[in-house]
Amino acid sequence: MAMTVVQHVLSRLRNLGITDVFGVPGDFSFPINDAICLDPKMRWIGCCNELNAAYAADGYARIRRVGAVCTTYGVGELSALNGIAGAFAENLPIFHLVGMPNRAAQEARALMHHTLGNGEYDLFFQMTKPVVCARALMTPQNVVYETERLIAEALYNLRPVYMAFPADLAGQPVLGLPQTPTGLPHSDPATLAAATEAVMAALAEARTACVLPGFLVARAGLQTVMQTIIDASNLPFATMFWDKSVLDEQQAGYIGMYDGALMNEDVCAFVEGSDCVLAIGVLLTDLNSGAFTARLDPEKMISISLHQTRIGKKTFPNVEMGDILAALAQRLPRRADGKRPLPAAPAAAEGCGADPISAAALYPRLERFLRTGDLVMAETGTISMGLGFARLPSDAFFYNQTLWGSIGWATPASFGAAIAAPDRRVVLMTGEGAHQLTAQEISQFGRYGLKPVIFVLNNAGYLIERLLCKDPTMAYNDLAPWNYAELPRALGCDGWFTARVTTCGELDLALETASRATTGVYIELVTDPYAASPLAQKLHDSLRTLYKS
Ligand SMILES: Cc1ncc(C[n+]2csc(CCOP(=O)(O)OP(=O)(O)O)c2C)c(N)n1
Ligand SMILES: [Mg+2]
Repeated sequence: MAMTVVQHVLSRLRNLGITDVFGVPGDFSFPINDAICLDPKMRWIGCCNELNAAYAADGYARIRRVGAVCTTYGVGELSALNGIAGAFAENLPIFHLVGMPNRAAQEARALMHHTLGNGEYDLFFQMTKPVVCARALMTPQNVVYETERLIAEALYNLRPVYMAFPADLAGQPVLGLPQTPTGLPHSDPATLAAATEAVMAALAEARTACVLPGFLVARAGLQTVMQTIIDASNLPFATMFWDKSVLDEQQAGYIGMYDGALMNEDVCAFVEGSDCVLAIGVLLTDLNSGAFTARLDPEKMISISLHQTRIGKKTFPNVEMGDILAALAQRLPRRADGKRPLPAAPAAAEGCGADPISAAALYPRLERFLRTGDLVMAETGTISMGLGFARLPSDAFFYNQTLWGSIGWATPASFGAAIAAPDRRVVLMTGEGAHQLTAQEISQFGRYGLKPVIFVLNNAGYLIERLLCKDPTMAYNDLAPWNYAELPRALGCDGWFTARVTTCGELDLALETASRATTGVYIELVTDPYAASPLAQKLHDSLRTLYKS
């Protein structure tokens, strides 16, 4: 029997590695919801709202490299849009499946619920345009072709795509012949060869050189070949904030985090003093470059991006990142060991007993808590800025929304990551202000039997905002005081280890219990309203200059 329009799409998403679709149902999307639930190889993962579902799909895609979210018409899809935009900014291919009213209603310009009451049915399709790399309205005639086109666009651009399903068409059988999946483009062979030679020559000429491996290496699934390049060439590497943990931080070639002039002076001097810097899949955004304090001489840079390579002023177009990395992995000669900085030893944790939890007490303890295999989801705010400079154990990964920076992302994204990788320990690090946007999503961990470790930094307000605005005491930086540690029980996460800690002694005890826990863990970390990590303190000075009005 021919597959239906939705079944066909789901079967192709499964081929890509998607086995879970996050969402909230609705009458216009019932045909999609039903098909997902009835598909034995797919799981419907219900979320509390569509924004959270989109963030969860984002967290899932960071692990599985693709993700999917399903929403209903208008009210549902618009709520998801911030999450979809985040996935666009952060290069995550997410498939957004949207149920629409049937064609009869559309043609009659009927006054249906979830419309603006003006008979227009194209508005939301238009509104999604800037935040996806391709869109289609799926019909029995076009679904085979459009599915392949949208998959190809999503994987080539590493960005979200939008698929709308009119309710009457979603369950109809597919018309048309199966199509061979569209392969991704290969590099132009002559340009690839020329670019490879030019990279080899620039590196051969450089007395000192280093690599900045970027987040796009991970998004494109190229960590293995990237590691081969490091192993073969003996080139040292540093990572920037967005790129943290793209390669194992315990290996000999790792020199530490590079954050422009703001942090790690010796790493900054080494990177900026190198004759050649090989930047691979890196974007120099404000918060990835120490508030634009990175001083990388374009003449000394080799920039390998997804579809082109640039060496100094010369651009080599149509060179795919995967192709040039494969060529370099085979050809780069081993360099002699040069003088290079060593990653800073972990700082000793300050404080004990009844001492309050200062930043110098907190971050070294959180660093020590992490273990091999952890997935750390770090929210925008002072906590990620503190933890971003921790040295991660092997096979542990750090995720942060460095460009989009939408607070509330990390709580649902950590749920998505836990669904994507149920065998790993997921560690959520969030400020309480960010947590208030999406806290209800922790209920899903309990519902799906997942056991995360959640740290909620309660510093009585929006600390990073206090540090950046004109007057830190302004009322807009204050929050409703919640009893955070009581949330898991209220939200159905029974049997979790929960604690509210206000002193170093309590924190040590809670961390000890948490490290042995076989249940979910939720720890509310109460600090002084101004206990800020060093990077947050420094941003206070440099961003104020940057934003000066
Ligand atoms: C959706 C969204 N709204 C507002 C902001 C602006 N913003 C950035 S950080 C922040 C406060 C974060 O506070 P909290 O989570 O308590 O962390 P803290 O800095 O206090 O550690 C706000 C409001 C944002 N980034 N995203
Ligand atoms: Mg706070």
